[in-house]
Amino acid sequence: MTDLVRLERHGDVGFIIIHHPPVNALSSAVRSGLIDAVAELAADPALRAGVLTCDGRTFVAGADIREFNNPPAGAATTNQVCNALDHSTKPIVAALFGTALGGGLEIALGCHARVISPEGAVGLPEVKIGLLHGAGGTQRLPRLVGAMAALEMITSGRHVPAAEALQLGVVDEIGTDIRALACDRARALADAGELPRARDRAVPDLDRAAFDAALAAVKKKAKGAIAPGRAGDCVAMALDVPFEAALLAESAVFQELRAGPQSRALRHIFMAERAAAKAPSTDPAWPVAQTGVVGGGTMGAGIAIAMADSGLKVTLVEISEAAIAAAQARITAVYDRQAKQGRISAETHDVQLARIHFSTNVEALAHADLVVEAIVENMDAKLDLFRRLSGVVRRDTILASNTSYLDIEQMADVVDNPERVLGLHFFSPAHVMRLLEIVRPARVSGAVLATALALAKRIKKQPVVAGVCDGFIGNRIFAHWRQVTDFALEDGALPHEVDAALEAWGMAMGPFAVADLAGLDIGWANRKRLAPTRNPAARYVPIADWLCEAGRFGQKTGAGWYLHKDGKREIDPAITELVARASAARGIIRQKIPAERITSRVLAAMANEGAKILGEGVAQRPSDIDVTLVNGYGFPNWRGGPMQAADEMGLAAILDLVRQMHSESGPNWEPAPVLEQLVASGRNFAALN
Ligand code: 3H9
Repeated sequence: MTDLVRLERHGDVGFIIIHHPPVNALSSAVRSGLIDAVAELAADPALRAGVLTCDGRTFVAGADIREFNNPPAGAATTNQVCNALDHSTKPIVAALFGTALGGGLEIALGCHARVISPEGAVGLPEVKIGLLHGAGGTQRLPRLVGAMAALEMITSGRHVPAAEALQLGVVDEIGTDIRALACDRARALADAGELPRARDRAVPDLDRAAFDAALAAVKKKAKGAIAPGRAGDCVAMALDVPFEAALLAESAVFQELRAGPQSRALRHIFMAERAAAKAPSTDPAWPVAQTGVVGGGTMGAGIAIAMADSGLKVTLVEISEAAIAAAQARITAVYDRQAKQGRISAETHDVQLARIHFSTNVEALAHADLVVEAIVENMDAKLDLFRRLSGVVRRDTILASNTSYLDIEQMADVVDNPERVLGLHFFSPAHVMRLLEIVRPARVSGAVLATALALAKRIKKQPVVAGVCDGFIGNRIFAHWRQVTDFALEDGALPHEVDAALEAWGMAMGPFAVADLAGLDIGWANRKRLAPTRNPAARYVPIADWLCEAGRFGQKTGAGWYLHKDGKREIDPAITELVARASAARGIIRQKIPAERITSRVLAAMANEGAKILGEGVAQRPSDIDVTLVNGYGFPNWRGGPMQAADEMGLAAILDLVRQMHSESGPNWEPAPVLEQLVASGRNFAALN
């Protein structure tokens, strides 16, 4: 046995205990330890039964993800652990607490019974990292809960709370003292001479047509991700294929997915998200209880909701009673909708709302620990506010700006103690979108940065630390690839063709559809401000600009690229007509551009700008850029973000494309020195993580 797994003797029951902080991941050493412990339990005549549990804060949260890139040769498999448990001649009961996930739940399913603590949860989240359960999860779970419920649990990967796990039949009992409960149950099984095994059960009867329809729906919904469909196919095997044969087939699919690019990308994002959330220094975070938000528009209201949802008190300051009434209505509407949809109870509705107070006076923020400004995107207005705040709040109150582009250093200049100023760039709607760019001016202290990161965790956001520059990480990259899609119009594509190409590639929504949704006037103002124009010597004027000048988007008319009918999107024929006229006027021959040309250029533009961002130190590592684009810009997580996707494509090919785009489009498309250096030295972005 290893020191990661021990066998403790409590009278006639042997406790097999895993000790592998922080989450008791099932590494190869833990797996060997478990097999040895089961053998030791079997060999000890003084022991009649066993309990399988863990030290620390959780039962096993899954296989050790860090071992998947280079699995140790010859190590015992999780299937072998489950087999050993399955075939134990002494009953073994799993005592679950925290989150019993993936391989953790699979070994529990290999035990003869399961008990769980009331706040515990179980789940098979492998699809979220592009995998399925390689140790019988797709075969044992349907035998316990039915194939329909198993399909839902497995293909969604969701955490199932203890009470629901009991009701479904994943576990047998809930109780607070799980070790005692498991011990009693193990003794009772030994007394009765019973060894109930999930594998021996028949899958409960079901409506096969409904199951097949549900599986087809899973595949359709996966949007290019392959794991949910493959996992669903394995659940179907539980209905059609004998247990042992199905185990072998499941294991083969697991290995295929593990070695493939999608799982590699999703595992990369899993680790990247955790790396991005780590404070760069060891300074301890300050406590935050009272928060303030200035500005109650869409952003400010969303930020206030995000704070209140996590139990923080919020004071929202607006300039007039009328503005307060509007902010209050905006916030109340969000909670009303959630209550109506049954997502929160009536009581929660009232409690969250009661956490938000309103005032027309910045002095109401005197006791705040942290204030976020979300007022108009105008530097003079922001400087004026920061000066006033500086005179009102404590000297250690953190002052944050939600600006998307403006220079936060200038805001720090006007306050007493600039070390407490930083950017908290939320994405709209702020209570929904997961990304939070934490913008780090040169003078901000380590403690203030640590506090912002801790706050992000508390309000359930994915933080990424970015340096100060125009557009930070996300919008700066967005502006560049967005322009590639405009160029595609000049080259003869139509907006819906560009959107379709990118959506088929995995993007949540094409850029023209996004602009449609935001309002083309807003989309255009940002684009024109940020994006450099194509080489002035080039023959074309961006058609999009021409359309803009032609008056179609002169005011917010609701006019856009698309018509929306019955929830479906259709290109507005008037647009096709306008594009045809603009093309003809400039002698452009309209042609269908291959989707691959659009997607590879978009990727090259992102990777090149990402490399510039790295070179300037705006991002700490390539994986932070990936986390930003995946969590805030609809980049497909199964491609791992633009830097990981560029690595997969090959940086030499990316650099060739960048050089081509540079020769066509001129200034602003120069290859990034970091990209050139990586290609010259035969390395990739992953080497810089
Ligand atoms: C699997 O089981 C396949 C099997 O079928 C195989 C059969 C053959 N491995 O998230 P946190 C680390 S696939 C290694 O910040 P939380 C994590 O990196 C697996 N490390 O905490 C971090 O390290 P650090 C299926 C892991 O409280 C630390 O633990 N299971 C693993 O917010 C804390 O993590 C999953 O996919 C792991 N499996 O959330 C579950 N898990 O401190 C993945 C965590 O150095 N895990 N770490 O940065 C989770 O969902 C969350 O981590 C969990 C805790 C809910 C457990």
